[in-house]
Amino acid sequence: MNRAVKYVLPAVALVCLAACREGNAPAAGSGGTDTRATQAESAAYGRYEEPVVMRIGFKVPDSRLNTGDSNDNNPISRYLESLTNIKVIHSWEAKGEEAFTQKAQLAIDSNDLPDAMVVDRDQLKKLIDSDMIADLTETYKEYGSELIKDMYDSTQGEAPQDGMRNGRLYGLPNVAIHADSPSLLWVRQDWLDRVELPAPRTFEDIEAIAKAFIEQDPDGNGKRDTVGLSAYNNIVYGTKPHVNGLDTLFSALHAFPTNWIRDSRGNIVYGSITPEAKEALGKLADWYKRGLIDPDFALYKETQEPIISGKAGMFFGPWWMPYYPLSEAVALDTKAEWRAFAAPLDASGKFVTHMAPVTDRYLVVRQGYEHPEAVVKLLNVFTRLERRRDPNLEAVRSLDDFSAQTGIQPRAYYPFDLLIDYTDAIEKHYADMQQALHGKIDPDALDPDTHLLYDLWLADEEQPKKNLEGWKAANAYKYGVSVLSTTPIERVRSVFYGSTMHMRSHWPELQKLESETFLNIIVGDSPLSDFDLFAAKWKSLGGDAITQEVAQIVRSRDADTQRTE
Ligand SMILES: [Ca+2]
Repeated sequence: MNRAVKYVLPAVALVCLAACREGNAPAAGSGGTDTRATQAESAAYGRYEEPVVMRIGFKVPDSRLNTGDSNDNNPISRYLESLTNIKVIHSWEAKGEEAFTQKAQLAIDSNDLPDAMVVDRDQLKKLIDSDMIADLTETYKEYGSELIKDMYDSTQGEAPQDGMRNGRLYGLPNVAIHADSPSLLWVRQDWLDRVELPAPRTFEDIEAIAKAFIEQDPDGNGKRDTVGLSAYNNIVYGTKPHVNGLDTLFSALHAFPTNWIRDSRGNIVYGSITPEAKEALGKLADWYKRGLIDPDFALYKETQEPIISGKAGMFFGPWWMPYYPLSEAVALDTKAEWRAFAAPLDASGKFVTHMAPVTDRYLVVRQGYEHPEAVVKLLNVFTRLERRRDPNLEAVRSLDDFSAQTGIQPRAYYPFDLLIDYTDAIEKHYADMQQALHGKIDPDALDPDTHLLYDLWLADEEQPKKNLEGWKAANAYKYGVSVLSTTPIERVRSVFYGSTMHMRSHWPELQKLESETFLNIIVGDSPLSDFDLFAAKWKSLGGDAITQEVAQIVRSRDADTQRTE
Protein backbone atom coordinates (compact mmCIF):
# COMPACT_ATOMS: atom_id res chain seq x y z
CA MET A 1 0.00 0.00 0.00
CA ASN A 2 1.50 3.34 -0.95
CA ARG A 3 1.66 6.31 1.39
CA ALA A 4 -0.91 8.50 -0.34
CA VAL A 5 -3.55 5.80 -0.14
CA LYS A 6 -2.71 5.14 3.47
CA TYR A 7 -3.35 8.74 4.49
CA VAL A 8 -6.68 8.87 2.69
CA LEU A 9 -7.99 5.69 4.23
CA PRO A 10 -8.66 6.81 7.82
CA ALA A 11 -11.09 9.53 6.73
CA VAL A 12 -13.03 7.02 4.63
CA ALA A 13 -13.00 4.55 7.49
CA LEU A 14 -14.30 7.19 9.88
CA VAL A 15 -17.21 8.06 7.64
CA CYS A 16 -18.05 4.40 7.29
CA LEU A 17 -17.89 3.77 11.00
CA ALA A 18 -20.23 6.65 11.72
CA ALA A 19 -22.67 5.48 9.07
CA CYS A 20 -22.43 1.88 10.22
CA ARG A 21 -23.24 2.84 13.78
CA GLU A 22 -26.45 4.41 12.56
CA GLY A 23 -27.26 1.16 10.83
CA ASN A 24 -26.74 2.67 7.37
CA ALA A 25 -23.91 0.47 6.18
CA PRO A 26 -23.09 1.42 2.60
CA ALA A 27 -24.42 -1.13 0.15
CA ALA A 28 -21.70 -3.49 -1.08
CA GLY A 29 -20.50 -2.47 -4.53
CA SER A 30 -20.60 -4.88 -7.42
CA GLY A 31 -17.03 -4.15 -8.58
CA GLY A 32 -14.44 -6.95 -8.70
CA THR A 33 -12.37 -5.39 -5.95
CA ASP A 34 -15.31 -5.37 -3.57
CA THR A 35 -16.12 -8.99 -4.25
CA ARG A 36 -12.53 -10.02 -3.64
CA ALA A 37 -12.48 -7.98 -0.44
CA THR A 38 -15.70 -9.64 0.73
CA GLN A 39 -14.32 -13.09 -0.01
CA ALA A 40 -11.15 -12.31 1.93
CA GLU A 41 -13.13 -11.08 4.89
CA SER A 42 -15.36 -14.12 4.88
CA ALA A 43 -12.29 -16.35 4.92
CA ALA A 44 -11.08 -14.29 7.87
CA TYR A 45 -14.32 -14.19 9.84
CA GLY A 46 -16.47 -16.98 8.40
CA ARG A 47 -17.98 -19.51 10.83
CA TYR A 48 -17.26 -23.23 10.50
CA GLU A 49 -20.29 -25.31 9.72
CA GLU A 50 -18.98 -28.26 11.73
CA PRO A 51 -17.31 -27.67 15.10
CA VAL A 52 -13.51 -27.56 15.05
CA VAL A 53 -11.55 -28.57 18.14
CA MET A 54 -8.39 -26.72 19.16
CA ARG A 55 -6.20 -27.63 22.13
CA ILE A 56 -4.20 -24.75 23.57
CA GLY A 57 -1.91 -23.77 26.43
CA PHE A 58 -3.72 -21.06 28.38
CA LYS A 59 -2.37 -18.26 30.54
CA VAL A 60 -4.71 -17.77 33.49
CA PRO A 61 -5.27 -14.11 34.40
CA ASP A 62 -5.51 -12.64 37.91
CA SER A 63 -9.25 -12.22 37.90
CA ARG A 64 -12.16 -13.80 39.63
CA LEU A 65 -14.97 -15.08 37.42
CA ASN A 66 -18.60 -15.39 38.48
CA THR A 67 -19.77 -18.66 39.94
CA GLY A 68 -20.62 -21.05 37.16
CA ASP A 69 -17.98 -19.63 34.82
CA SER A 70 -14.54 -21.13 34.37
CA ASN A 71 -11.32 -20.33 32.53
CA ASP A 72 -12.50 -22.24 29.47
CA ASN A 73 -16.22 -21.51 29.73
CA ASN A 74 -17.15 -17.88 30.38
CA PRO A 75 -18.92 -15.05 28.53
CA ILE A 76 -15.85 -14.33 26.39
CA SER A 77 -15.03 -17.91 25.43
CA ARG A 78 -18.71 -18.60 24.72
CA TYR A 79 -18.95 -15.54 22.50
CA LEU A 80 -15.84 -16.44 20.50
CA GLU A 81 -17.07 -19.99 20.07
CA SER A 82 -20.49 -18.79 18.91
CA LEU A 83 -18.84 -16.62 16.25
CA THR A 84 -16.41 -19.24 14.94
CA ASN A 85 -17.70 -22.67 15.96
CA ILE A 86 -14.19 -23.39 17.24
CA LYS A 87 -14.21 -25.40 20.44
CA VAL A 88 -11.15 -24.34 22.45
CA ILE A 89 -9.88 -26.87 24.96
CA HIS A 90 -7.24 -25.99 27.53
CA SER A 91 -4.61 -28.73 27.30
CA TRP A 92 -2.96 -27.04 30.23
CA GLU A 93 -3.12 -23.77 32.11
CA ALA A 94 -0.55 -21.70 33.97
CA LYS A 95 -1.10 -18.62 36.07
CA GLY A 96 1.02 -15.59 35.25
CA GLU A 97 3.78 -14.87 32.76
CA GLU A 98 6.61 -16.79 34.38
CA ALA A 99 4.68 -19.98 35.08
CA PHE A 100 3.27 -19.87 31.57
CA THR A 101 6.69 -19.52 29.96
CA GLN A 102 7.96 -22.47 32.00
CA LYS A 103 5.04 -24.65 31.03
CA ALA A 104 5.42 -23.73 27.38
CA GLN A 105 9.10 -24.64 27.67
CA LEU A 106 8.20 -28.00 29.18
CA ALA A 107 5.81 -28.66 26.29
CA ILE A 108 8.61 -27.85 23.83
CA ASP A 109 11.28 -29.89 25.63
CA SER A 110 9.02 -32.91 25.90
CA ASN A 111 7.86 -32.55 22.29
CA ASP A 112 4.25 -32.48 23.42
CA LEU A 113 2.80 -29.29 21.95
CA PRO A 114 -0.83 -28.25 22.16
CA ASP A 115 -2.38 -27.34 18.79
CA ALA A 116 -1.53 -23.70 19.38
CA MET A 117 0.14 -21.51 22.01
CA VAL A 118 2.05 -18.29 22.52
CA VAL A 119 5.82 -18.54 22.85
CA ASP A 120 8.69 -16.11 23.39
CA ARG A 121 11.51 -15.28 21.00
CA ASP A 122 13.91 -18.01 22.15
CA GLN A 123 11.17 -20.61 22.12
CA LEU A 124 10.15 -19.64 18.60
CA LYS A 125 13.74 -20.12 17.46
CA LYS A 126 13.95 -23.54 19.09
CA LEU A 127 10.62 -24.62 17.56
CA ILE A 128 11.68 -23.61 14.05
CA ASP A 129 15.10 -25.23 14.49
CA SER A 130 13.50 -28.52 15.47
CA ASP A 131 10.75 -28.37 12.84
CA MET A 132 7.96 -28.65 15.41
CA ILE A 133 5.64 -25.87 14.18
CA ALA A 134 3.64 -25.23 11.04
CA ASP A 135 4.69 -22.87 8.26
CA LEU A 136 1.85 -20.33 8.38
CA THR A 137 2.82 -18.27 5.32
CA GLU A 138 -0.05 -19.36 3.07
CA THR A 139 -2.58 -19.73 5.89
CA TYR A 140 -1.94 -16.18 7.03
CA LYS A 141 -2.10 -14.86 3.48
CA GLU A 142 -5.45 -16.52 2.88
CA TYR A 143 -7.11 -16.17 6.29
CA GLY A 144 -5.49 -13.16 7.99
CA SER A 145 -7.95 -10.28 8.39
CA GLU A 146 -7.41 -6.94 6.68
CA LEU A 147 -7.28 -5.33 10.12
CA ILE A 148 -4.37 -7.50 11.26
CA LYS A 149 -2.54 -7.14 7.98
CA ASP A 150 -2.94 -3.38 8.17
CA MET A 151 -1.64 -3.32 11.75
CA TYR A 152 1.37 -5.47 10.78
CA ASP A 153 1.97 -3.10 7.85
CA SER A 154 2.12 -0.21 10.33
CA THR A 155 5.42 -1.70 11.59
CA GLN A 156 6.97 -1.38 8.09
CA GLY A 157 7.10 -5.14 7.88
CA GLU A 158 9.20 -5.44 11.01
CA ALA A 159 6.65 -7.40 13.07
CA PRO A 160 6.02 -10.23 10.58
CA GLN A 161 9.76 -10.33 9.82
CA ASP A 162 10.31 -11.18 13.48
CA GLY A 163 8.14 -14.29 13.12
CA MET A 164 9.88 -15.44 9.92
CA ARG A 165 12.80 -17.64 8.90
CA ASN A 166 14.04 -17.70 5.31
CA GLY A 167 11.05 -15.69 4.21
CA ARG A 168 8.52 -18.14 5.70
CA LEU A 169 6.16 -17.13 8.52
CA TYR A 170 6.19 -19.44 11.57
CA GLY A 171 4.93 -17.22 14.39
CA LEU A 172 2.14 -14.63 14.32
CA PRO A 173 3.64 -11.83 16.39
CA ASN A 174 2.15 -9.25 18.73
CA VAL A 175 2.75 -5.59 17.95
CA ALA A 176 4.18 -3.33 20.63
CA ILE A 177 3.09 0.28 20.68
CA HIS A 178 5.69 2.87 19.72
CA ALA A 179 4.63 5.24 22.48
CA ASP A 180 5.58 2.79 25.22
CA SER A 181 9.33 3.17 24.65
CA PRO A 182 10.25 6.74 25.62
CA SER A 183 10.46 7.68 29.28
CA LEU A 184 9.41 11.27 30.05
CA LEU A 185 10.17 13.51 33.02
CA TRP A 186 7.00 13.90 35.12
CA VAL A 187 7.02 16.95 37.41
CA ARG A 188 4.52 18.39 39.90
CA GLN A 189 3.56 21.60 38.13
CA ASP A 190 1.98 23.07 41.28
CA TRP A 191 5.37 22.70 43.02
CA LEU A 192 7.22 24.09 40.04
CA ASP A 193 4.96 27.17 40.15
CA ARG A 194 5.55 27.61 43.87
CA VAL A 195 9.35 27.56 43.50
CA GLU A 196 9.03 29.71 40.37
CA LEU A 197 11.09 27.60 38.02
CA PRO A 198 10.51 27.15 34.28
CA ALA A 199 9.83 23.90 32.43
CA PRO A 200 12.94 21.68 32.43
CA ARG A 201 14.94 21.08 29.27
CA THR A 202 18.52 20.38 30.37
CA PHE A 203 20.44 18.48 33.05
CA GLU A 204 21.03 21.83 34.79
CA ASP A 205 17.30 22.58 34.85
CA ILE A 206 16.63 19.22 36.50
CA GLU A 207 19.33 19.91 39.09
CA ALA A 208 17.79 23.30 39.88
CA ILE A 209 14.32 21.81 40.29
CA ALA A 210 15.59 18.98 42.49
CA LYS A 211 17.38 21.48 44.71
CA ALA A 212 14.31 23.70 45.00
CA PHE A 213 12.01 20.77 45.72
CA ILE A 214 14.29 19.71 48.57
CA GLU A 215 14.95 23.14 50.08
CA GLN A 216 11.95 25.36 49.40
CA ASP A 217 9.09 23.40 50.98
CA PRO A 218 7.14 23.03 47.72
CA ASP A 219 4.24 21.29 49.49
CA GLY A 220 3.95 24.23 51.91
CA ASN A 221 3.62 22.25 55.14
CA GLY A 222 6.49 24.06 56.84
CA LYS A 223 8.62 20.91 56.98
CA ARG A 224 11.65 19.86 54.98
CA ASP A 225 10.08 16.56 53.94
CA THR A 226 10.24 16.39 50.15
CA VAL A 227 12.90 14.93 47.86
CA GLY A 228 14.47 15.86 44.53
CA LEU A 229 14.52 13.25 41.78
CA SER A 230 12.93 9.90 42.54
CA ALA A 231 14.72 6.77 41.23
CA TYR A 232 14.52 3.00 40.73
CA ASN A 233 16.87 0.69 42.64
CA ASN A 234 17.82 -1.22 39.50
CA ILE A 235 18.61 2.19 37.88
CA VAL A 236 17.31 1.42 34.35
CA TYR A 237 14.66 -0.83 32.81
CA GLY A 238 16.48 -1.33 29.51
CA THR A 239 13.91 -1.77 26.77
CA LYS A 240 10.42 -1.07 28.07
CA PRO A 241 10.47 1.73 30.63
CA HIS A 242 8.45 1.91 33.80
CA VAL A 243 8.14 4.22 36.78
CA ASN A 244 11.38 5.78 38.13
CA GLY A 245 13.79 4.25 35.59
CA LEU A 246 16.69 6.57 34.82
CA ASP A 247 17.05 5.40 31.22
CA THR A 248 16.41 8.87 29.80
CA LEU A 249 19.36 10.38 31.67
CA PHE A 250 21.57 7.75 30.04
CA SER A 251 20.10 8.19 26.55
CA ALA A 252 20.59 11.96 26.75
CA LEU A 253 24.31 11.15 27.04
CA HIS A 254 23.98 8.56 24.24
CA ALA A 255 24.38 5.64 26.63
CA PHE A 256 21.98 2.71 26.25
CA PRO A 257 22.58 0.29 29.12
CA THR A 258 21.27 -3.29 28.70
CA ASN A 259 20.75 -2.71 24.95
CA TRP A 260 22.85 -4.14 22.12
CA ILE A 261 23.71 -1.20 19.90
CA ARG A 262 26.17 -0.17 17.21
CA ASP A 263 28.96 2.14 18.27
CA SER A 264 30.20 5.04 16.13
CA ARG A 265 32.39 2.66 14.09
CA GLY A 266 29.49 0.31 13.40
CA ASN A 267 30.63 -2.41 15.80
CA ILE A 268 28.08 -4.14 17.95
CA VAL A 269 28.58 -3.35 21.63
CA TYR A 270 26.77 -3.95 24.88
CA GLY A 271 25.43 -0.57 25.97
CA SER A 272 26.22 -0.98 29.67
CA ILE A 273 30.00 -1.02 29.24
CA THR A 274 30.53 2.02 26.99
CA PRO A 275 32.36 5.26 27.96
CA GLU A 276 29.01 7.05 27.64
CA ALA A 277 27.52 4.76 30.29
CA LYS A 278 30.45 5.64 32.56
CA GLU A 279 29.83 9.34 32.02
CA ALA A 280 26.16 8.96 32.93
CA LEU A 281 27.04 7.05 36.10
CA GLY A 282 29.48 9.80 37.02
CA LYS A 283 26.72 12.38 36.70
CA LEU A 284 24.29 10.30 38.79
CA ALA A 285 26.92 9.71 41.49
CA ASP A 286 27.45 13.46 41.65
CA TRP A 287 23.71 14.09 41.94
CA TYR A 288 23.34 11.48 44.63
CA LYS A 289 26.25 12.91 46.61
CA ARG A 290 24.66 16.37 46.46
CA GLY A 291 21.37 14.91 47.68
CA LEU A 292 19.53 15.70 44.43
CA ILE A 293 18.41 12.07 44.04
CA ASP A 294 16.13 10.73 46.78
CA PRO A 295 18.66 9.36 49.33
CA ASP A 296 16.31 6.46 50.14
CA PHE A 297 15.70 5.41 46.53
CA ALA A 298 17.33 2.00 46.92
CA LEU A 299 15.36 1.14 50.05
CA TYR A 300 11.71 1.30 49.00
CA LYS A 301 9.78 -1.93 48.78
CA GLU A 302 7.81 -0.48 45.88
CA THR A 303 9.67 2.10 43.85
CA GLN A 304 6.56 4.30 43.42
CA GLU A 305 6.06 4.74 47.22
CA PRO A 306 7.46 8.31 47.50
CA ILE A 307 5.41 9.41 44.47
CA ILE A 308 2.15 8.10 45.85
CA SER A 309 2.80 9.47 49.35
CA GLY A 310 3.50 12.97 48.02
CA LYS A 311 7.18 13.01 49.03
CA ALA A 312 8.49 13.15 45.45
CA GLY A 313 7.53 15.65 42.76
CA MET A 314 9.82 14.58 39.92
CA PHE A 315 10.45 11.21 38.28
CA PHE A 316 10.85 9.51 34.91
CA GLY A 317 8.19 7.28 33.38
CA PRO A 318 6.28 6.54 30.16
CA TRP A 319 3.19 8.40 28.88
CA TRP A 320 0.70 6.26 30.78
CA MET A 321 1.91 7.18 34.29
CA PRO A 322 -1.42 8.96 35.08
CA TYR A 323 -3.11 5.52 34.95
CA TYR A 324 -0.66 4.33 37.63
CA PRO A 325 0.91 5.45 39.97
CA LEU A 326 -0.23 9.07 39.50
CA SER A 327 -3.94 8.28 39.89
CA GLU A 328 -3.12 7.00 43.39
CA ALA A 329 -1.05 10.09 44.18
CA VAL A 330 -3.83 12.40 43.04
CA ALA A 331 -6.46 10.43 44.94
CA LEU A 332 -4.47 11.18 48.12
CA ASP A 333 -3.71 14.80 47.25
CA THR A 334 -6.11 16.45 44.84
CA LYS A 335 -3.93 19.58 44.64
CA ALA A 336 -1.29 17.60 42.73
CA GLU A 337 -0.91 18.70 39.12
CA TRP A 338 1.46 16.52 37.10
CA ARG A 339 2.99 17.49 33.76
CA ALA A 340 5.33 15.58 31.44
CA PHE A 341 8.45 16.95 29.74
CA ALA A 342 10.81 15.59 27.12
CA ALA A 343 13.91 16.23 29.22
CA PRO A 344 16.83 16.27 29.46
CA LEU A 345 17.82 16.91 25.85
CA ASP A 346 21.19 15.80 24.54
CA ALA A 347 24.10 18.18 23.87
CA SER A 348 22.67 19.10 20.47
CA GLY A 349 19.16 19.75 21.82
CA LYS A 350 17.55 16.47 20.78
CA PHE A 351 15.40 14.12 22.87
CA VAL A 352 16.88 10.64 22.55
CA THR A 353 15.29 7.34 23.51
CA HIS A 354 15.96 3.65 23.06
CA MET A 355 13.14 1.58 21.59
CA ALA A 356 11.46 -1.56 22.85
CA PRO A 357 11.31 -4.50 20.43
CA VAL A 358 8.39 -4.33 18.02
CA THR A 359 7.38 -7.85 19.02
CA ASP A 360 8.17 -10.16 21.89
CA ARG A 361 5.71 -13.03 21.61
CA TYR A 362 4.48 -15.29 18.84
CA LEU A 363 1.44 -17.43 18.24
CA VAL A 364 2.53 -20.79 16.85
CA VAL A 365 0.71 -23.86 15.55
CA ARG A 366 1.79 -27.45 16.09
CA GLN A 367 3.17 -29.16 13.00
CA GLY A 368 0.41 -31.50 11.80
CA TYR A 369 -2.58 -29.72 13.36
CA GLU A 370 -5.43 -30.13 10.85
CA HIS A 371 -6.82 -26.61 11.16
CA PRO A 372 -4.02 -24.02 11.25
CA GLU A 373 -6.49 -21.55 9.70
CA ALA A 374 -8.71 -21.86 12.80
CA VAL A 375 -5.89 -20.32 14.85
CA VAL A 376 -5.73 -17.36 12.47
CA LYS A 377 -9.53 -17.02 12.53
CA LEU A 378 -9.61 -16.87 16.32
CA LEU A 379 -6.88 -14.24 16.28
CA ASN A 380 -8.89 -12.22 13.72
CA VAL A 381 -12.04 -12.37 15.77
CA PHE A 382 -10.64 -11.35 19.14
CA THR A 383 -8.39 -8.67 17.62
CA ARG A 384 -11.45 -7.13 15.94
CA LEU A 385 -13.28 -7.23 19.27
CA GLU A 386 -10.30 -5.77 21.14
CA ARG A 387 -10.04 -2.86 18.69
CA ARG A 388 -13.77 -2.24 19.05
CA ARG A 389 -14.51 -3.00 15.42
CA ASP A 390 -16.79 -5.98 16.03
CA PRO A 391 -20.03 -5.29 14.12
CA ASN A 392 -22.15 -7.48 16.45
CA LEU A 393 -23.18 -4.53 18.55
CA GLU A 394 -25.54 -6.30 20.89
CA ALA A 395 -23.03 -8.99 21.83
CA VAL A 396 -20.35 -6.36 22.33
CA ARG A 397 -22.67 -4.39 24.57
CA SER A 398 -23.31 -7.39 26.77
CA LEU A 399 -19.57 -8.03 27.03
CA ASP A 400 -19.14 -4.38 28.03
CA ASP A 401 -21.77 -4.88 30.72
CA PHE A 402 -19.93 -7.97 31.90
CA SER A 403 -16.72 -5.89 32.12
CA ALA A 404 -18.45 -3.10 34.00
CA GLN A 405 -19.94 -5.52 36.52
CA THR A 406 -16.87 -7.67 37.12
CA GLY A 407 -13.95 -5.38 36.29
CA ILE A 408 -12.70 -8.10 33.94
CA GLN A 409 -11.41 -6.97 30.54
CA PRO A 410 -12.40 -9.39 27.77
CA ARG A 411 -8.73 -9.62 26.73
CA ALA A 412 -7.98 -11.51 29.96
CA TYR A 413 -9.91 -14.47 28.53
CA TYR A 414 -8.93 -14.43 24.88
CA PRO A 415 -7.47 -17.86 24.10
CA PHE A 416 -4.08 -16.29 23.39
CA ASP A 417 -2.32 -13.48 25.23
CA LEU A 418 -1.30 -11.70 22.05
CA LEU A 419 -2.39 -8.15 21.33
CA ILE A 420 -2.01 -6.49 17.96
CA ASP A 421 -2.49 -2.78 17.32
CA TYR A 422 -1.24 -0.04 15.05
CA THR A 423 2.25 0.74 16.23
CA ASP A 424 1.35 4.44 16.35
CA ALA A 425 -2.10 3.83 17.88
CA ILE A 426 -1.57 6.13 20.86
CA GLU A 427 -0.38 9.13 18.84
CA LYS A 428 -3.26 8.51 16.41
CA HIS A 429 -5.85 8.58 19.21
CA TYR A 430 -4.35 11.87 20.31
CA ALA A 431 -4.34 13.43 16.85
CA ASP A 432 -7.94 12.36 16.20
CA MET A 433 -9.08 13.68 19.58
CA GLN A 434 -7.41 17.02 18.85
CA GLN A 435 -9.34 17.24 15.60
CA ALA A 436 -12.59 16.55 17.41
CA LEU A 437 -11.80 18.97 20.26
CA HIS A 438 -11.07 21.73 17.74
CA GLY A 439 -14.26 21.08 15.83
CA LYS A 440 -12.48 19.82 12.73
CA ILE A 441 -14.27 16.49 12.76
CA ASP A 442 -17.53 15.32 14.26
CA PRO A 443 -16.77 13.45 17.51
CA ASP A 444 -19.24 10.78 16.40
CA ALA A 445 -16.90 10.04 13.51
CA LEU A 446 -14.12 8.99 15.91
CA ASP A 447 -13.32 5.31 15.96
CA PRO A 448 -14.85 3.66 19.02
CA ASP A 449 -11.53 3.36 20.90
CA THR A 450 -10.84 7.06 20.47
CA HIS A 451 -14.42 8.08 21.15
CA LEU A 452 -14.26 6.54 24.59
CA LEU A 453 -11.05 8.46 25.37
CA TYR A 454 -12.58 11.65 24.02
CA ASP A 455 -15.59 11.30 26.33
CA LEU A 456 -13.31 10.72 29.32
CA TRP A 457 -11.20 13.74 28.38
CA LEU A 458 -14.29 15.98 28.17
CA ALA A 459 -15.65 14.66 31.46
CA ASP A 460 -12.39 15.62 33.16
CA GLU A 461 -12.39 19.07 31.51
CA GLU A 462 -15.86 19.75 32.83
CA GLN A 463 -15.21 18.50 36.35
CA PRO A 464 -11.49 18.06 36.89
CA LYS A 465 -10.49 15.14 39.13
CA LYS A 466 -14.12 14.33 39.86
CA ASN A 467 -13.97 10.99 38.12
CA LEU A 468 -10.63 9.21 38.41
CA GLU A 469 -11.14 7.16 35.23
CA GLY A 470 -11.62 10.40 33.31
CA TRP A 471 -8.60 11.97 35.00
CA LYS A 472 -6.35 9.03 34.05
CA ALA A 473 -7.18 9.09 30.36
CA ALA A 474 -7.31 12.88 30.09
CA ASN A 475 -3.95 13.40 31.78
CA ALA A 476 -2.16 10.55 30.05
CA TYR A 477 -3.14 12.02 26.67
CA LYS A 478 -3.22 15.74 27.47
CA TYR A 479 0.29 15.71 28.96
CA GLY A 480 2.05 12.40 28.24
CA VAL A 481 0.99 11.74 24.66
CA SER A 482 0.91 15.41 23.69
CA VAL A 483 4.63 15.63 24.55
CA LEU A 484 5.37 12.50 22.55
CA SER A 485 3.37 13.82 19.62
CA THR A 486 4.94 17.26 19.51
CA THR A 487 8.59 16.41 20.28
CA PRO A 488 10.97 15.31 17.54
CA ILE A 489 12.38 12.11 19.04
CA GLU A 490 15.59 10.41 18.05
CA ARG A 491 14.84 6.72 18.38
CA VAL A 492 17.71 4.31 18.90
CA ARG A 493 17.01 0.66 18.15
CA SER A 494 18.75 -2.28 19.65
CA VAL A 495 20.20 -4.58 17.04
CA PHE A 496 19.44 -7.72 19.02
CA TYR A 497 16.88 -9.03 21.51
CA GLY A 498 16.74 -12.54 22.87
CA SER A 499 19.54 -14.75 24.04
CA THR A 500 22.59 -16.63 22.82
CA MET A 501 24.20 -19.92 23.78
CA HIS A 502 26.70 -18.37 26.23
CA MET A 503 24.03 -16.07 27.65
CA ARG A 504 22.14 -19.03 29.00
CA SER A 505 25.02 -19.98 31.28
CA HIS A 506 26.63 -16.59 31.96
CA TRP A 507 23.91 -13.96 31.82
CA PRO A 508 22.55 -14.06 35.39
CA GLU A 509 26.04 -13.57 36.81
CA LEU A 510 26.83 -10.74 34.36
CA GLN A 511 23.57 -8.99 35.12
CA LYS A 512 24.19 -9.20 38.84
CA LEU A 513 27.67 -7.76 38.38
CA GLU A 514 26.23 -4.94 36.29
CA SER A 515 23.40 -3.90 38.58
CA GLU A 516 25.61 -4.06 41.69
CA THR A 517 28.28 -1.96 40.01
CA PHE A 518 25.81 0.67 38.81
CA LEU A 519 24.17 0.96 42.20
CA ASN A 520 27.45 1.03 44.13
CA ILE A 521 28.90 3.76 41.93
CA ILE A 522 25.79 5.92 42.22
CA VAL A 523 25.47 5.70 46.00
CA GLY A 524 29.23 6.25 46.40
CA ASP A 525 30.13 2.80 47.76
CA SER A 526 32.51 2.39 44.82
CA PRO A 527 34.54 5.09 43.03
CA LEU A 528 33.69 5.85 39.40
CA SER A 529 37.03 4.32 38.38
CA ASP A 530 35.56 0.92 39.33
CA PHE A 531 33.56 1.14 36.13
CA ASP A 532 36.68 0.21 34.13
CA LEU A 533 37.28 -2.84 36.32
CA PHE A 534 33.64 -3.81 35.83
CA ALA A 535 33.87 -3.49 32.04
CA ALA A 536 37.02 -5.65 31.94
CA LYS A 537 35.51 -8.24 34.26
CA TRP A 538 32.27 -8.28 32.26
CA LYS A 539 34.22 -9.07 29.10
CA SER A 540 36.34 -11.81 30.60
CA LEU A 541 33.43 -13.50 32.40
CA GLY A 542 31.73 -14.33 29.14
CA GLY A 543 30.73 -10.90 27.85
CA ASP A 544 33.24 -10.99 25.00
CA ALA A 545 32.07 -14.41 23.86
CA ILE A 546 28.45 -13.28 24.00
CA THR A 547 29.24 -10.11 22.05
CA GLN A 548 30.77 -12.26 19.30
CA GLU A 549 27.71 -14.50 19.25
CA VAL A 550 25.39 -11.51 19.00
CA ALA A 551 27.46 -10.02 16.17
CA GLN A 552 27.34 -13.34 14.35
CA ILE A 553 23.56 -13.66 14.75
CA VAL A 554 23.02 -10.09 13.53
CA ARG A 555 25.30 -10.68 10.51
CA SER A 556 23.45 -13.79 9.42
CA ARG A 557 20.06 -12.18 10.07
CA ASP A 558 21.00 -9.16 7.94
CA ALA A 559 22.12 -11.50 5.16
CA ASP A 560 18.83 -13.42 5.49
CA THR A 561 16.78 -10.21 5.28
CA GLN A 562 18.65 -9.12 2.16
CA ARG A 563 18.02 -12.51 0.54
CA THR A 564 14.29 -12.38 1.15
CA GLU A 565 13.83 -8.76 0.08
CA1 LIG B 1 7.47 20.28 53.07
